[in-house]
Amino acid sequence: MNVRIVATSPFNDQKPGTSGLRKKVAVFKSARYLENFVQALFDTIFGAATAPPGSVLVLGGDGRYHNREAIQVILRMAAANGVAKVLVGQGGILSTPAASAVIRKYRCLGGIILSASHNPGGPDGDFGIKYNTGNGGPAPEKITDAIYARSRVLTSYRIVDAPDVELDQPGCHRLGEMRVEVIDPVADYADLMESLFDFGAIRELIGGGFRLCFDAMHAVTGPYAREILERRLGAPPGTVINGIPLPDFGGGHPDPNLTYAHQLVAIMYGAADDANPAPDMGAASDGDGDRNMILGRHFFVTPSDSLAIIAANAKLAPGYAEGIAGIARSMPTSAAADRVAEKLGVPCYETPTGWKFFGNLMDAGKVTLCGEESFGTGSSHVREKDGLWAVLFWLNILARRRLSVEEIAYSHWAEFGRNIYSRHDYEALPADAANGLMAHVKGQFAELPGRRFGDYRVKFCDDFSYTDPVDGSLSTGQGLRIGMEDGSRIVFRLSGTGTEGATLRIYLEAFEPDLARHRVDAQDALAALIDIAQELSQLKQRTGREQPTVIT
Ligand code: VG1
Ligand code: CO
Repeated sequence: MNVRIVATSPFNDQKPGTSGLRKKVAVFKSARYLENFVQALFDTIFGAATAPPGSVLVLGGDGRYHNREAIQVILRMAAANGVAKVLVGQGGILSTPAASAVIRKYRCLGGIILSASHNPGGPDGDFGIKYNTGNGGPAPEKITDAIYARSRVLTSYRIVDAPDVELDQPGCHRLGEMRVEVIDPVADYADLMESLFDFGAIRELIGGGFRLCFDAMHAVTGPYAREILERRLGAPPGTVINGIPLPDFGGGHPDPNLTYAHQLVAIMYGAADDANPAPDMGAASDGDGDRNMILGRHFFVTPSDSLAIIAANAKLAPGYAEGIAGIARSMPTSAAADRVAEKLGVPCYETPTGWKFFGNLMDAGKVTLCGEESFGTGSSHVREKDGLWAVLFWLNILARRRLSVEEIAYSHWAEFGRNIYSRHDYEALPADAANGLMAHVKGQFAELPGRRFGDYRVKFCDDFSYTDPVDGSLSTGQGLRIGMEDGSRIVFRLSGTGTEGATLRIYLEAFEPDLARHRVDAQDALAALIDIAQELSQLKQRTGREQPTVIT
């Protein structure tokens, strides 16, 4: 089969963000755009030669619009670059955590994941690509920086001419010298989950009338949730809603939060009458299956609390019965997990935003559990955050403790105190306004320490940077922190995953030790900090926005 060398010229916008390269579908469809990035990736991991003999890659995506076309291009380029074998999820589908699991299980060189995660899909939506290394996790900055550098000097890419590979049935195919194995995207992942959690206890819980509603948001987790929750755990059909993956996610925004998962929120917060009560637990996942939202009846568990609660109850799950080595959380995530780590006598690490910063800590055995405030929770069973894993962990805890979701949260706060937390997102701001606002906040840093704002007094402020304790690499500019003397915090950060303008995230946190005040509404409890954040950033003047786009 003929390898064609096609001339290309560099694009100057292929710098990966928080989680890979994400752009509008139209950009990815434009001539040479995907090819340029994929060749830069191959050149980086293969050292500008062809692949080392026997190299096996994993390939799959969240099924969004353009997934199938991109997979065929990548397969033809992999064949032309000397890859020995590619494992592809049937129909081109692999959730992000499932891809991580497959890379690890079959000891592959790495994997390519096609997803723009929680961003909308469809012809006018977003597309994305990222590379995961042999540990199953997102490539570290050292590699993503090298891919970017390569993308800027590339003059040609390699591709074979061949018909499309049939992806809709499991089986083996040849593409020139390369083998393509189409695998069941669910089986390996479902087996892994069954090895970690007490499926017997969960089956009993469900058999006893416990009701769950899982919203797959027409994204990738539908088939996974049906297999695990409905088939293996015996939940009644219909437990999984919006379970059929669609290329445009049914026109929705596949982000499991209180704003975008509105159908689930309506079910869980619906008027409770005795004849038709809301389910006992609600959960949702995002486009590529790595995020999760956990709801009780009329109750929302913040992702920061979820991490802390899972950590405190970890031993109830068979896969964690021996205890955990440590916890890592991203900087904007609340310190609820820190309190649990302290009590357990294990370390707690604070990393920059993005799952790639957890990989080294997990590989070195320093941490077992990781979490982000952005609906991300996971463990060292894979090297990605894992939506269904978190849902199963909660089910396992509920099955063993026989309390409601709400009771579990309140009992946790009673023991550890409550880190009241909220994130306010201002989406699609003009980039200049967002950058100006950040510069303005940072410009006040010299004079802020010691300054009083009502009951609060600023203790410190900084632009967060992180030195990886395993390989010593330094990451700077990871968010502006303003810490108060009583431990409360305000953090300002610009998103690195959007494709339209800039998104400003303001993270707010206050600690409430007093049991009597644990039932407060988070927005009320944080009102004074919200005002301080607006004042410090001149938010209204600079953005013209009266309200956040999304409040979590
Ligand atoms: C957001 C979240 C971050 C998460 C990232 C990828 O990034 O804040 O915590 O790791 O998305 O999530 P940003 O830069 O927009 O704040 V997803 O589910 O790609 O996979
Ligand atoms: Co995601």
